[in-house]
Amino acid sequence: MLKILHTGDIHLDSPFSGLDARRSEIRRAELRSTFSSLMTYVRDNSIDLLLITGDFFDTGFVTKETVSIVLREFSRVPDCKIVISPGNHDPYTPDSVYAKVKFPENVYIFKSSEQTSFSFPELGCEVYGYAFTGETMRKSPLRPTGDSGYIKILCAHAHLNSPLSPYCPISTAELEACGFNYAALGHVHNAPEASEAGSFVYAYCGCLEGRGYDETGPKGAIYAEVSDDGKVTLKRHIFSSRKYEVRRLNVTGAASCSEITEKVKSLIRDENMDDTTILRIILEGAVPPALVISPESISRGIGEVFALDIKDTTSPIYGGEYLESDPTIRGEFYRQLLPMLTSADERERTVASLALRCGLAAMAGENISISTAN
Ligand SMILES: [Mn+2]
Repeated sequence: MLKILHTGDIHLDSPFSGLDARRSEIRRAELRSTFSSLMTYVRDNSIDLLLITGDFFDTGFVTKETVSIVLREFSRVPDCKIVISPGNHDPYTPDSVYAKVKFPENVYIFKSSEQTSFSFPELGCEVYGYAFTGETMRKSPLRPTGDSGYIKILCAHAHLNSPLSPYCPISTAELEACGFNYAALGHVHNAPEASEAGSFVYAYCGCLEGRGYDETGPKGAIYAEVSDDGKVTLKRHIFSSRKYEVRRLNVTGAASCSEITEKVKSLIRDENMDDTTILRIILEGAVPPALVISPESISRGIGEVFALDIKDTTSPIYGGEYLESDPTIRGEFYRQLLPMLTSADERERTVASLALRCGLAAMAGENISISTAN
């Protein structure tokens, strides 16, 4: 039986630009230590084959510290074969870390944009793959593999069933024709469930740690066992130290920022969120026209989660009747904006909401300092 750990899209040295400087530095360090935990798992579970399906590094520029961690971790598992397929973020070029750094002997890196393979007779398997050699790859290099009697694994960065993608478009039918037992894929960070087609299994591992609000939930890698007759069984293993989450919160009728803060606090309490969560809350609903929502002051009042990002998409029309019948310029201003405030076009509503809030604040002689929600 062959024991495989399939990871990819680790994006080491990712800037985590959605967070402030202090938190992004913490996340960069956490990403490295999550990679180290994965390597400890490889050692403790005597994994035969570690597959890294591209975007191991976030860019062609890799810090010295990261290189030394990677080399140290790889040399800790000399009995594990480590196969790397460079992806669109870390293509194999003459200047890349793959070409410049001397990796330990147990590391096998694809260098060509043509399909090639590494043969491991002691494991009874062959690993097929290719490298991105630039930021895009318009054509699939996949080819049928012939009959060697070995178990056949694909380790690749590719965009499955998306024919116009510039990131190596491949199809399920093509994979099936190649004769792989297991196709280990990288590129899609929110991994769908693993699938079977005919006699083979294919899966995206997803990223190792979420890096933004579009990569929510816990993340990890795939542990796969291939029996001597080629049967594949998979299990996902969570490695991420924190997770991104996005929630929508209806605050209709709230009269003040502190009332909204309380609602946000109850949501966090009800879901038992703690500092392993990086949370975005999208405020929606209708609030009084005069209420100026300050995302900063709301997040300042809440320390339970690792980071909190508030997006305000509320409409300032709650209880606006007094403005509708207001004979002064305030009422006229409101009446002029009302069709846009209730428009079906979200962008129009956002702009009108901002205009109303600024206008009312200005007419009341208040400071106009309103954050936009984008
Ligand atoms: Mn990626």
